[in-house]
Amino acid sequence: MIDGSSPWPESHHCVRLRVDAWEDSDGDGVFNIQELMIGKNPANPRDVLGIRLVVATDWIASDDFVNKVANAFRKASNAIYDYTDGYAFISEIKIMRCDGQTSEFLSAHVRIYEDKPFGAREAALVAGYWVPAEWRSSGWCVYLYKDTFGIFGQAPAVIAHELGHYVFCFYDEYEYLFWFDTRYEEPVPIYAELPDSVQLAMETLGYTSLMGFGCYVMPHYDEISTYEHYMMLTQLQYLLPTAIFNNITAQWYEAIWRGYRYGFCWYTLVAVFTDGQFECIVYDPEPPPYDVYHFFVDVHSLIFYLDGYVISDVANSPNVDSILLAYEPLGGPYTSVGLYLRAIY
Ligand SMILES: [Ca+2]
Ligand SMILES: [Ca+2]
Ligand SMILES: [Ca+2]
Ligand SMILES: [Zn+2]
Repeated sequence: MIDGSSPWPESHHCVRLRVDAWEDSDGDGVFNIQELMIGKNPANPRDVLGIRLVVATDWIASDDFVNKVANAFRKASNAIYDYTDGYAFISEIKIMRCDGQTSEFLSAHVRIYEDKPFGAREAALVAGYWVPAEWRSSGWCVYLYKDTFGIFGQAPAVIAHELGHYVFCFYDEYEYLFWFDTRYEEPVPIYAELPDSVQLAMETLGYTSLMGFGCYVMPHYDEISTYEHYMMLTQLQYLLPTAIFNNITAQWYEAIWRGYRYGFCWYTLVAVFTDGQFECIVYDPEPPPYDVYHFFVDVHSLIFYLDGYVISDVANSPNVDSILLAYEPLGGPYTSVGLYLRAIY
């Protein structure tokens, strides 16, 4: 800037970007202005993923409630930007207040129900974000409740966790959760019923992750799991009595089952979001025995720069394992991307 002239240099380039600030020129889901504010490239489609969500309530919610929802999503966006180390965040939410469970409500990415049936929990279908909109009426969504946004302030962590399933293809990582036994039931045993030695080990290890570990009633913003976490989990299982020798997490089971060599979330993140494809499995429990459907969905493909290495394709990166096994998530990034979330209502 020279002698008090406009802070916006009048080059063609900048003029164009100013006009198109709320365009997404490269199609990565992040608007040009957001990319510029956080140092990403509006012309590189593989540097970041912007999550754009339609959020619907099944009642005509008050302005006050809608503001609460928007704020929770801003905080969740910060958490996602942190746990993906700057590769993804929520760029836009469009909140619709529906009068009942209309077709608009049923095709939203996120459904917020006014009533919470006893025992119901927030939930999301793995990779649901990537399926076509017309499938969502059959349940491919994130389920939240009016109560989720209640006085305890847990909504941002719940959203960050459910979007871990819905967008990033993570599974639960509750330390005692064995995939087969818990599909339709609450995970058992609860933390308090674990032997003292195990509780102590978990406390000492600071054993929490966004997708689980530790005590499942307490949501965490924490980073997603690394190889080191799973090494610790393996150690921990030898402390558990045989009866609850069930600390194979759903994430671990699913990742290995899909042919990935490792089960931790960072591995899944990089594997799925560089291959750009994910195999979905849907269990239809009615009538028993349930039917299983398999199909592939295309996900957004990213290029990761981790510890100075470039990973654009897991299958064709010979040293990808050694990079990912050693990867320690960044403490940040601390950019408050939630500030730039575009909320429409
Ligand atoms: Ca963009
Ligand atoms: Ca970009
Ligand atoms: Ca981080
Ligand atoms: Zn979960």
